[in-house]
Amino acid sequence: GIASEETATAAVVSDREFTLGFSQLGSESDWRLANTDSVKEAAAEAGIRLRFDNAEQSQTKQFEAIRRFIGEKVDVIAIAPVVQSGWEPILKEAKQAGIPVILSDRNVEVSDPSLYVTFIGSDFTEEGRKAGKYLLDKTRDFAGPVGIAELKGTEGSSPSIERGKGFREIMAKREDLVILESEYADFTQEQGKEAMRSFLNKRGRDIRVLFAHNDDMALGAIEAIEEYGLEPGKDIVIISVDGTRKAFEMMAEGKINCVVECNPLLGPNLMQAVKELMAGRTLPKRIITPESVFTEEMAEKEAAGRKY
Ligand code: GZL
Repeated sequence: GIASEETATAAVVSDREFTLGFSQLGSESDWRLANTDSVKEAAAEAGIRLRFDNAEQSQTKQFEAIRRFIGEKVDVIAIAPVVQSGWEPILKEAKQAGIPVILSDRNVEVSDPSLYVTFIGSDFTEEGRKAGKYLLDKTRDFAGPVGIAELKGTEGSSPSIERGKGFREIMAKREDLVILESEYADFTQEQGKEAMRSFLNKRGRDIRVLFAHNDDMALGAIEAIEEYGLEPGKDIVIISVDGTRKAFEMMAEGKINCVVECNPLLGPNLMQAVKELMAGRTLPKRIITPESVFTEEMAEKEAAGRKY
C-alpha cells in the first residue's frame, strides 16, 4: 500500500547524505554570526553535508559561490541574499542544473517565483510596524514636533526596505512625528556610530527618537550619543531590531527602550526544509519564523535567557 511505499522511499532517501551549498551574505552583525552558527549546528545535527561560503556582503561573491555549488552538483542550494534585486540569471543557472534553491533570512525580487522553492525568514514589514507602534506609545505625551533619526540597514536589502515601510505606515497616524535624518549604515556598529555622529552634528537635541534597523547600528549610535553628551534611552528614545544579548544588556541599563525581535536561529527550519525537499515533499512558498517584541520593563529577566 501507499503507506509502506512512502516509508520505503523515505528510508531510501534518508540513508544518502545530502549536500547543501549555503551562500551566507556576510558576518556584519551579531545577528548574522548567530544565524551562521545556527545553520552549521543544524546541518551537523541533521547529518547534512554543508558547503558554506561567506560573501562578506558582496552579491558578486554570492554569485561566484553559487556557481561553485552548481559545479560541485550539490543537492540543494540555500541563499541569504544580501540585496533583493539581480538574482534572475544565477537562479536560472541553478534551475537549468536541476538544483532546487531555498531562500534563507532575506527575500529576492524575481518575476518567476518558480526560481526558488521557499523563502524562510521573518516578516520584516511587521517588525517595522511593531517599532512604529512602540514609537506611538512612548511619545504619546511628547510635545510635537517629535524629531526622528533612522539608521537604515543595507540599501536594497529586503529587511531594510520592509522595516522602513512598516515603520512609516504606523508613523503616518500622527502628523507631529517627523523623520529629520535617515541614512544607510549597512547593519554595522561602526557605520551606525559614524551616521549618528553626523545626525547629532546637524540636528543636536532636535533628535528625540532613533529607529535603528538592527542592534549593531544602535550600539554604534549609543557610543556617538554619549560622546555628544546626551543620554541614550532618555534624551533620545532608542528603538532597535534583532534582540541580541548586547541589546538586552543595553536595555537593562536603560540605554535602549525597545527591541523588536528578529529570529536568527533559522538552521533547524532550513534543514527540515532540505530533508522534506529530498523526500519529494512539497514545501510552502513562504515559511515565517516566530518572534516577539521586548521593552525596557522586562529587559533584565529576558537578557539572562538569550541564546545569542
Ligand atoms: C534580518 C537580517 C538582518 C539583521 C541584521 O533577517 O537579514 O541582517 O536584522 C543582519 O542584524 O545584518
